[in-house]
Amino acid sequence: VQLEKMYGRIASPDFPNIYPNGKERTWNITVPPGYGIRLYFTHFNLELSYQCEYDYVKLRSGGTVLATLCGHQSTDTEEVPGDRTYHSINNNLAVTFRSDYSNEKEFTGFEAFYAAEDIDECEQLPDSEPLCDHRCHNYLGGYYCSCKIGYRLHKDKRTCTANCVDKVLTARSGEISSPRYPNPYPKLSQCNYGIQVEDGYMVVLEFVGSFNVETHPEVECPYDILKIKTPKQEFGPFCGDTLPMKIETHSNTVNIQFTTDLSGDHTGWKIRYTTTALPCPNPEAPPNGHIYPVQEKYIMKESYSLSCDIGYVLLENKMIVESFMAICQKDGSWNKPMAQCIIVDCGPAEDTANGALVYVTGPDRTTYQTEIKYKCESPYYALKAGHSGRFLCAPDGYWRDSMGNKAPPVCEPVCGIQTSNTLKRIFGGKKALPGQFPWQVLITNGQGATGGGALLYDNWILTAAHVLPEADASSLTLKLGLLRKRSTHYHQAWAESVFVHAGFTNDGINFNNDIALIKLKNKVPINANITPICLPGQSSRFHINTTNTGVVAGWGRTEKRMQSHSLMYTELDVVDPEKCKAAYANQTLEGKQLVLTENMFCAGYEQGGRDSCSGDSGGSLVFFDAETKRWFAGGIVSWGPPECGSAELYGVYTKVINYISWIEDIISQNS
Ligand SMILES: [Ca+2]
Ligand SMILES: [Ca+2]
Ligand SMILES: [Ca+2]
Repeated sequence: VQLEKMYGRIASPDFPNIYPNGKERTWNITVPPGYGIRLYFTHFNLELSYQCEYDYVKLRSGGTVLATLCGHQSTDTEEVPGDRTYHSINNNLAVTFRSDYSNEKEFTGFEAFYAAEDIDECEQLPDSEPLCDHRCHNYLGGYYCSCKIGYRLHKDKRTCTANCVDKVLTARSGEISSPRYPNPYPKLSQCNYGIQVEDGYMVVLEFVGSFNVETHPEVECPYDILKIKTPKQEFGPFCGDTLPMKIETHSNTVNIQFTTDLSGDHTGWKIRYTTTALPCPNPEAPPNGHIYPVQEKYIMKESYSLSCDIGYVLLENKMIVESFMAICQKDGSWNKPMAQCIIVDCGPAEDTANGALVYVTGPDRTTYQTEIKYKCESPYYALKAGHSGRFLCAPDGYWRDSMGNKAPPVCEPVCGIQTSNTLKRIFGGKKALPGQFPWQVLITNGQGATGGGALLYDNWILTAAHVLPEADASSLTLKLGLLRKRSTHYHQAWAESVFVHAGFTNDGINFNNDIALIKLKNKVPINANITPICLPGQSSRFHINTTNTGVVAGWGRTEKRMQSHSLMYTELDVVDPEKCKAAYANQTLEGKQLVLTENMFCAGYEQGGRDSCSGDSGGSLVFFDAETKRWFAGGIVSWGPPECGSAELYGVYTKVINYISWIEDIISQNS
């Protein structure tokens, strides 16, 4: 029998008369959920049997037997309801009546009433979890939960979760804690806290006070989770009861997430945060590099420079740069990646004319401090005096020698060497041999007159001013490397320009400053027959005096008073100036006194017979420097007595040493 009313009556068959044998009936009482069933008996009289084996009324609810009833009065082993009230376990109660095949006596059965009754769900059984997290409210047929202020009821209708408003802290420092700290934090909550400070700063988090977040001995934070995130990094999860370490977040934006599950009582956490300027990663100097200034840390707007060891240069983005500086940006990163220091490379060294180059350190080695050496083609070319030809790759990327000169060096023609030196003291003129006066130049001017000159370096000619009356470069014919005037074997050179000394005055009696230079259009080849003459040096030994004997060569007139076809030479002694002056004291030209100046000196022989003569003009009177074993131009054939080789009258020569700076100036200004 199904009974679904809120209350009712049930009774044994034929009640209040004697119940029949062999009957079994069950009433299934069902009330709405949230209610229980209360049952009490107003009459009970059944056959008594041991443990109610024969006739009985059985009450069942929720899968268990609440009672098995028989008899009229309770005994040790059997039960009758008496005044008891029975309560169902749930909203179902099954009442079963059974009678066996016989009765020894007559029994009237039972009558019972039932009614639905409310269950007080809020009444908590010991050892069980409360139905409501915070507060429980009972009502007829049900119950509901509510939460304290600041919480809200989870959708499970029983858990109170925190009302975690997502909040963002912007102050430079502050505190954040779990909800209700240090009281237990709420369950099933998801709290988000943000910290957002100015650019260029980073947030530092420090856990303070107690720390207690539900944990598990084996699994990492399976229940309640505290996580800290920055845009680039994540810290945690944190749980347990040990204070986490201080966290330098390296970010000005921090998000703290706290997630809880639905059980446990834990007091949570508290964080105190501060801000500090965001440092950039410590720069690490590359090999051979140095950082300046060296600081423990670099923060926004601070910078460092990178410099390289001597011999190394900065390489940034595959480009060599003069300087390198990086600035720490507000996000804690450098504005550019670190540059490199690479070794200086001077590159292949330039070749030099008339010389050769050797890589000393190693073939094609051109990096810092590697060595190269220049050698000039000997014997006609040599490096300038005092130059070694040894160059190192300098820190500035140039090949430089010990004096700082840049490569390549100049191979200068060697001056003042004779390839044939069979000079003999002879009386009068003597034919020159090939290579004896390789500096000798035959000059023919525009008027067809010939004179001499001497090669300087490989593109200048030193001569006398009076040989070049027009000072016209284009009118000159210049022949080098020849002995016989009409020889077809010579080197023809072309004058580019003529420099006559500005102080030269040819008035017939005064030949002061009788000196000139010719610049050649092209360098002449230096060989056994063509080499330059040296100029006098600074040393006092180049100041010629009466102890010196010079040699002069030329195609001028000889004793036979004819122009010579061959180059002739003669040795001449330097004459005491006073003696020379005295000799010329009574010599006049067209009634005028000939003038001897400090820019002239005399050479010849008292007894005459040896002299330079017209046609020799401009040629050099050369002297041998024993120290350097070289010949130098001490004088230039200038003028002399009307009769060449006159006894007690001497040839007059321009004193070259007086014009060294004039020569050097012209050559350096016109090179
Ligand atoms: Ca019976
Ligand atoms: Ca209730
Ligand atoms: Ca928990």
